[in-house]
Amino acid sequence: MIKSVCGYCGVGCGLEYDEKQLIGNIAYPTNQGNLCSKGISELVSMQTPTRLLRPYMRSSIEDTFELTDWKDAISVIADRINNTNKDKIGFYLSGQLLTEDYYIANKLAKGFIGTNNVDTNSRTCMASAVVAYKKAIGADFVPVRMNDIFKSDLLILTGANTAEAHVVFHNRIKKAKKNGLKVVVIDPRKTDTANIADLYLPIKPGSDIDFFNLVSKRLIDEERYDKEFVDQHINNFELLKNKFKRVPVTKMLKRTGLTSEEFDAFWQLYIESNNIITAWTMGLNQSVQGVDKNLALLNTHLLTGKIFKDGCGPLSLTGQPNAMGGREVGGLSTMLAVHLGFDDESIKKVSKFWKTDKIDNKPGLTATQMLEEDLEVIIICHTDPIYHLPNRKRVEEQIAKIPLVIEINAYDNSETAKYAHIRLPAAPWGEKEGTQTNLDRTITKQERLTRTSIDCKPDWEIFQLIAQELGYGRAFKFETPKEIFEEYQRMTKLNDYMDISEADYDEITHRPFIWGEKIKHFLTSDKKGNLFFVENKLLSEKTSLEFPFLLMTGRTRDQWHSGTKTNLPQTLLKHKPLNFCEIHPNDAKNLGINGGDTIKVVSKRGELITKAMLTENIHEKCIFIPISNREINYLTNDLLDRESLQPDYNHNAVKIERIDHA
Ligand SMILES: Nc1nc2c(c(=O)[nH]1)N[C@H]1C(S)=C(S)[C@@H](COP(=O)(O)OP(=O)(O)OC[C@H]3O[C@@H](n4cnc5c(=O)[nH]c(N)nc54)[C@H](O)[C@@H]3O)O[C@H]1N2
Ligand SMILES: Nc1nc2c(c(=O)[nH]1)N[C@H]1C(S)=C(S)[C@@H](COP(=O)(O)OP(=O)(O)OC[C@H]3O[C@@H](n4cnc5c(=O)[nH]c(N)nc54)[C@H](O)[C@@H]3O)O[C@H]1N2
Ligand code: SF4
Ligand SMILES: [Mo]
Repeated sequence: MIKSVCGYCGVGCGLEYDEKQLIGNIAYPTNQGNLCSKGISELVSMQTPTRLLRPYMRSSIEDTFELTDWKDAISVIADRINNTNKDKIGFYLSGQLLTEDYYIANKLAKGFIGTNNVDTNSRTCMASAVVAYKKAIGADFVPVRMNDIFKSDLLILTGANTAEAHVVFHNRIKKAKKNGLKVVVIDPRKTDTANIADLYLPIKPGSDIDFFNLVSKRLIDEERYDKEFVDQHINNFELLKNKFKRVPVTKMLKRTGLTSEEFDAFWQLYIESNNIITAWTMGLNQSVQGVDKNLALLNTHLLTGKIFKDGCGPLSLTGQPNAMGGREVGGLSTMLAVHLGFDDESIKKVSKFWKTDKIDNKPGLTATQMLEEDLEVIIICHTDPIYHLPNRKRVEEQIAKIPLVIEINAYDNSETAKYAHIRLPAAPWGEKEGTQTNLDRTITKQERLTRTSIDCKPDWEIFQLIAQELGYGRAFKFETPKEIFEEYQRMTKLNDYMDISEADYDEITHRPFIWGEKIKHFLTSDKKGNLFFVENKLLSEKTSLEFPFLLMTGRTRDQWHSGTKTNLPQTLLKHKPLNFCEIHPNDAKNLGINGGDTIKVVSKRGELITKAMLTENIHEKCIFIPISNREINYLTNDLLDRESLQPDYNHNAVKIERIDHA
């Protein structure tokens, strides 16, 4: 029996494998034996005929791919990197890579090639939460754990659909409810998650800042904030209090679309609860004011002192299995390594550790900037930016201009492959080993369950081959992921709060290691939390007479993003169809649309074909299309949050045309 962990979402469930089947690990803390359909189907996905099994090359994207070998492919890549200005080289990584993969890619790019253009799809996912955590509590640190729901009185879930996106955690919420936990769900759609709520608030998209500001203002006005905590541990209270004196309360409530009765019902629950956790995901992060939405939420925990205490705290629900681990290593262009930045002291420490003098002191390009900066070489690994970046038509035009696009993927049917010149086959989940950090700082380990397919290599090894070919063999002579993990462990000592040296690589499978458990204080330089006054500036794309509907996008339970691993006939994941469009029956009636009709959804930027699904669970004039429709981003706008540079996927003005009756 081999013990491993699921490689899909940030919950990080423990598994057991006995050559025939995969089952949940009963002794594992995050899932206690439970798995969702994606976890159970990991084995099937490993064995699909759509795996990428050989390296391929072509000189132009108009040509067909020709089989090549590793030696030639790596030599072409190294040669091109050697002859390219380092600022024109980019590494586009993924929150689904293992920590060891990330470590090698980051060390190679930032430490030896000398470019900080290393960013990840986490930019489209967690960047707003990262920036806000740093501003308010001093570090990208999640100060509460999933199990805290069992010590909590109230869980507020906002812009998060745990029933479909964090399934096993959702089941644990249901269990905690039996012990008395109350749940509030705030979402413009009455999701499956809302069905378990004690109170469901059908907020209007984009009004979260108004909502949390109303909570903070009332806490101050009714003097229900924790005065002692605020006096001792919090900055900017007077400023916030003064600013709140002049905010337009009635207008704010109106923007949320909630009635005062609904808000009062929430308020009653809120003030009756001792321990409160607020959890959120893409409904807040993916916004042109994503950082401000996060800050408005964090304010409520700083004012009430409901942080660094059991059963309390702001819990950002990381989506990907190792988005948090990737950030710890340094896989964002806005940080160097182990949560250190580009200040002189950090560069000195890291240069000494890596024994290099190549580190540049300016932040690199973010994932949302990389393709528009005329790069000459881009390595895209474990992610599919042509599928996932907003305003796809523009992204396609940009990538088509890059002279060398290298794609490292374990499957052969990504959208990015259409624009690649070199494709390298990676060993997927089950054929490799390494660590990942789940959404609450638990370091877990994926084990290799079967042999690695002949021509496939683990991602770290591919980056190491490039490093060796570039002549950096002395710094890249790792034989196993364990050696990489141990170098990374030593590196975490460069940052006082991140030290994971007590973890034991061989033990992690049985005893996952949780870092940061002793941190019960703010990580800012003055050890105080920072309040911020933020306002809803209504910066998202607005609907108009021509484009009267607001499109939101998101997940369904049994699919995983572009679906290279889940949309397979043999996985038989049939919870919901892959391509549908939720629309309110009143809107459908006005447009002459019946359930099941084929419709065209059009934005200023593009269009797609889908099928109408009538539901009263969505506001009128709002529609929802799941991201299992691979064409989704032809519709979305490319507005970015000014600080996190994360896209605003959930606010797009569109129109709908009926094509055919069902
Ligand atoms: N099955 C499955 N699970 C996954 C994934 C997957 O592809 N499939 N992906 C993983 C990843 S990478 C991520 S990031 C997570 C994402 O996890 P979630 O964010 O929970 O997933 P989404 O479906 O994007 O849900 C976002 C919710 O926000 C709501 N929303 C939209 N706009 C607003 C708004 O303005 N305010 C508020 N309050 N709510 C709003 C939407 O209606 C939607 O229900 O899921 C992870 N888990
Ligand atoms: N409209 C809209 N767009 C969105 C979002 C949204 O909510 N709405 N959400 C955004 C968010 S939060 C995210 S996280 C992104 C996700 O977007 P992506 O990261 O592009 O989505 P995936 O389909 O998970 O891509 C993972 C890729 O890795 C490949 N792969 C699998 N295993 C391995 C392996 O072991 N090694 C390598 N090298 N490759 C492997 C898969 O085949 C697949 O091509 O989408 C973003 N885009
Ligand atoms: S909840 Fe997440 S980690 Fe657990 S089995 Fe499902 S996809 Fe895997
Ligand atoms: Mo994500």
